[in-house]
Amino acid sequence: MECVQKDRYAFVALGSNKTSAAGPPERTVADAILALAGNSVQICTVSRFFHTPAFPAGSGPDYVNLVLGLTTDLPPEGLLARLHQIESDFFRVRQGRWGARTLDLDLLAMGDLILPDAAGLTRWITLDPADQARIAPDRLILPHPRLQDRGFVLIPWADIAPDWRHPLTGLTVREMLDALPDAAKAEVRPF
Ligand code: A4P
Ligand code: MG
Repeated sequence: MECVQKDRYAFVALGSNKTSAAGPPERTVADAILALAGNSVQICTVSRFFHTPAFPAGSGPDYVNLVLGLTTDLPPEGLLARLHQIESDFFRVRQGRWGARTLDLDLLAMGDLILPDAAGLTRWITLDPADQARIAPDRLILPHPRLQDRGFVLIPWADIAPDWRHPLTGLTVREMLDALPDAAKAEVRPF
């Protein structure tokens, strides 16, 4: 599998803000990268690790966040299932939406795929903030509908793929990052 950005190239965001069986968050995410490599997945590039305050503010300890790029033979649903398997191997217990977690693995994007379709993705992207905290999708949405809102995703992502372009909005990672308030960017610090 070649590490060139095309159909089978995907980006994954990793986050942790609770000690797992593997150790503190930085150890957990490092072990999760190793767990993801192999079995039809080739890790191509990994961002720096960042310390980030929990979102929403006050919802828990700081996170360690990073983004990686990979190639895979797996279909998108198969890759998401792998991510969920790794989350549960690290003893993530889902404690409600946006709750503290030992490990969160989000599939940010895969090639230019839009799932379920442009109208469906647009509905998830424009969901009312109150509903965002309440409603979780029951199927794979791509690109991840919240990626343009999150400094803890865009800053690590800009480390490895600033020119990646969103297939629906046409914005690059760098452009989405530029659109974030300065305060949101300042609080994301290299580890
Ligand atoms: N799902 C659908 N599409 C996807 C996708 N592209 N990637 C489904 C991953 N999962 C996807 O996911 C909820 C449901 O969405 C699952 O059934 C999955 O199959 P989840 O991982 O249980 O929920 P979540 O992680 O709480 O929500 P989500 O939407 O991933 O939101 P965020 O933005 O990742 O929020 N603060 C800091 N500083 N750093 C963080 O990493 N993370 C969160 C999680 C909150 N605050 C944070 C951080
Ligand atoms: Mg998640």
